[in-house]
Amino acid sequence: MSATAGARTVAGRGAVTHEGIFLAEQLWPIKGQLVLALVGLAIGGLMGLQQALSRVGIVLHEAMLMQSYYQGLTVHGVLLAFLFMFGFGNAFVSLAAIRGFERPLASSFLLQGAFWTMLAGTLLAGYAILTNQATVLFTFYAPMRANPLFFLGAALLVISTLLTALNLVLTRRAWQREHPGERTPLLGFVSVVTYVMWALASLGVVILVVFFLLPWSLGWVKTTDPQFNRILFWFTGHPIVYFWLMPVYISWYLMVPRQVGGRIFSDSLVRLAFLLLLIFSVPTGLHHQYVDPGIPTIMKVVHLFTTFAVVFPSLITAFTVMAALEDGGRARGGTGLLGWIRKLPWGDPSVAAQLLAMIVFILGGATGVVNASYNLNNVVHNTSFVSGHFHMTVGTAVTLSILGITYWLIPFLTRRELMGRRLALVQAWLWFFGVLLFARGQIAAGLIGEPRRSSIAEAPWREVLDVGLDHWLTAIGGSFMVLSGLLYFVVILWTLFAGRPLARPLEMPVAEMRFGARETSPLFDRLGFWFLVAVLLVAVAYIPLIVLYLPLQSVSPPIKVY
Ligand code: HAS
Ligand code: CU1
Repeated sequence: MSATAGARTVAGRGAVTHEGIFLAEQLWPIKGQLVLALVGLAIGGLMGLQQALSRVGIVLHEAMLMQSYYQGLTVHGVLLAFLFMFGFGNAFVSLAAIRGFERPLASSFLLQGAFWTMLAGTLLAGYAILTNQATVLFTFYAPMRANPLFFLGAALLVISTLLTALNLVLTRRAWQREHPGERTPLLGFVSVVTYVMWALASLGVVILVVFFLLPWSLGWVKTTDPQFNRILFWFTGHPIVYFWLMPVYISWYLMVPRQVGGRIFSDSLVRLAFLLLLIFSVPTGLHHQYVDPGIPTIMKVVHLFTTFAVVFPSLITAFTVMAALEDGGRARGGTGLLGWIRKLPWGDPSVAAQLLAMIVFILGGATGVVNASYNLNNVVHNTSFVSGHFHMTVGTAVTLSILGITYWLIPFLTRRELMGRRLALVQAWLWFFGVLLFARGQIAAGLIGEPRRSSIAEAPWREVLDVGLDHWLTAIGGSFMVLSGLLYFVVILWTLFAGRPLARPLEMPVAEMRFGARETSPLFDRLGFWFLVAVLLVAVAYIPLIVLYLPLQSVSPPIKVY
């Protein structure tokens, strides 16, 4: 069968059927979280249209039932950055862990709890945002006032991910008891590392919401320190981008190679990349605050170095994933320096979407390095350059990959064949060209000085900024992306409601290894040790910062700006 699905049917290989490890009481909360994620994608993504078209003077927010551009932008950011990403991460990584450990997750109660907290969080935050009581964008910077329900909802969304983290750690423990002395299987390992990293990373926003923003928005304390709030926000706000990325890396490293008929390049390199992400993702938050006053320069420089350190695992990824793709391309008869690229299964929408996402990530990563360079950041900070950057990273490397993954995942979960495969291919390419135009527009306009997060169509200074062509590229590219999103939902709904039942269940695509685990140092498996290293680096990056920053300047009451 074709690789949609990567997806080889279970029979035929005769050996293992994975039926027994996916329990019904664990599958429904997984499916439920995936559904919540896709609802977030649908509504959040649609709002992208008002932002893109605002560049060419079209005001759409009223047509979209929003009271302002900024309310629409909040819907866009919160639903995509939190609901879509957390929902997909929880669902996909839970499944990957079950397959990786070849056993059900340790606790169905925690898994169902993750679903219910995500649902409750979505309803509370959604209510506050849609009633225009929390138009504070996805960064919810103080002193902007938001309804406490918004913060409560956000907290519940985070709790849902932490319940998943706990469940994964317990599952690894249970597996270790059943397999004393054995090395953690790779797929289980990367799943746990992803969530352990996030558990540490989420600390900043948990403290921020529980101890600062909630009491302050409830009126229990009158004032807060906005700058300190921002430090706590970015403590989580940078590593969250790797929490979005790492589930996709699981697919790129371990699943796409299978889908293209190649092998994973090396067991130890994959583990190394994930461990480096675990230790270097968190102590980097100040690269979002290079231009913020009141923060000692020396600490910004410390975070500059750790930021460049966390680029390395992605460089490793670029080369090792490429090697696995080349292995597949050559196995399919590709020859010459680049001939293997043409031989990759570009006709499989799941593969094509992820390959295109990888290509865009090369540009996304490069613009990240520009942002991270202390002096260059002065040119691009708070301009639309940054929006150009993150639509190529989270907006494409991650999102387009997720769409590609669901092209096998949804048939896998529903036992229905993927419908509209050609449409799905058009979807992937339309997104690819769309984001290239969109990001080209945003980046070029940003270099001239166009601010980000601005309702351009309504801005009085609109005529002063001479970025005509760039605005058009952004508007056209962004519209392509929204159209591509619509095509995606046509394919998914078509599959859900009219997909032909599959004769046999699909198997999750997991690739074999070229250089296997025997050569991997046992030290790599000591997760507790690596977690301690991560905590130590966080201490180095944050304790002096906090000591130098104190005392708090808690002077700001909540202000409603919308
Ligand atoms: Fe970033 C701002 C620096 C990666 C997301 N970033 C943002 C914001 C978001 C975001 C959402 O230093 C805005 C937040 C806000 O609202 O203010 N970012 C970096 C750096 C990296 C980076 C150094 N960012 C990401 C990822 C994101 C993401 C990943 C989401 C998932 N970013 C910054 C900085 C800012 C920032 C500053 C603040 C700017 C400011 O002033 O406000 C690096 O980790 C990037 C490393 C990546 C690479 C690319 C490797 C390429 C690969 C693909 C290989 C391709 C293959 C294809 C194999 C080095 C792995 C082969 C295919 C064939 C067909 C052959
Ligand atoms: Cu960052």
